[in-house]
Amino acid sequence: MILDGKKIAADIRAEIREKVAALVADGKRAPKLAVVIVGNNPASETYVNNKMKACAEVGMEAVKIAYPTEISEQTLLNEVSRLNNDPSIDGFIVQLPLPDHINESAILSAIDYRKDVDGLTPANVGRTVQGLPSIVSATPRGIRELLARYQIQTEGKHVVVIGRSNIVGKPVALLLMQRPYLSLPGMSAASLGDATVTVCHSKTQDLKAICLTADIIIVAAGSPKLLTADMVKEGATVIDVGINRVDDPTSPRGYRLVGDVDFENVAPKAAYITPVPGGVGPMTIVSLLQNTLQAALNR
Ligand code: BQF
Repeated sequence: MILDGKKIAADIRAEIREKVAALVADGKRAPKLAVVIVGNNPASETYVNNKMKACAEVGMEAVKIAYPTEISEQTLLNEVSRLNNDPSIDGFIVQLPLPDHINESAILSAIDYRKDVDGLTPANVGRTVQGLPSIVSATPRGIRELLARYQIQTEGKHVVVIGRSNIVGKPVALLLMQRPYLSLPGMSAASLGDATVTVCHSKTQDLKAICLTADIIIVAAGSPKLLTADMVKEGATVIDVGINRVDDPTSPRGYRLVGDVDFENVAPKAAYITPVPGGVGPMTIVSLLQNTLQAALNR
């Protein structure tokens, strides 16, 4: 069965839209997101446009703040500080990746964790680790929500995560291994956690043998067709986080998106599998909306 992230994300947007409308009917401001983008990476432009459009669709306010590639780290830090202190902004993100001359970690550390709707600040990550109220990074939150909505249980299951990034691999492993009662406000009612999690990466020995023991495989490695059919147990759930652009002269844009999974050959073996596009990507965007609503309600 294909896990339809596009459809589930649309359902959740409708729910958020209701909540935003209720806030506004109550005389409150609509939640407001700011998105800071540096430079003109075409993929980043697309992602930011997706986020602006999603906000508009649920009745949230959104402002895009664009800087040229050459912006200094100090100027960006000043912008972060300004947004931290702007009472009209409920949450903001700095679109990643940043140009090489800017220290990403320095920028993230400067964001007030209460406005950190990407959930990437050391404060939010640490709070999540300790089970304190926090904002969870958008892709892991979206993956958990997708599993919850399809009632795919994780308790006692072996989850194999391929990839150890701060944005996906590490936080999704943490979320799914956690005790559910430590889960965070605003999460779906179906609590997911209690999994046994193995995190694999580029130096892992015998990835195939480990994957063959997995009930759920989450691939976030950034490598097209990394996960092939011979690595997947019959009846496993496969979550593909990869968004890779490959050249395709027959497509209108000259490229198409492929995931990290050899979908065509893995799908027949999997009980559940996410497509690319239309799987995890739309869930990431809707999770940003959920985080922004949460940040606004927390104030
Ligand atoms: C879809 C991202 C790598 C690095 C930085 C919908 C998105 C993508 C795909 C999207 C991503 C990936 C985003 C689909 C945001 C997800 O229909 O499959 C939406 O906009 N994403 C990002 O902001 O930064 C990234 C991937």
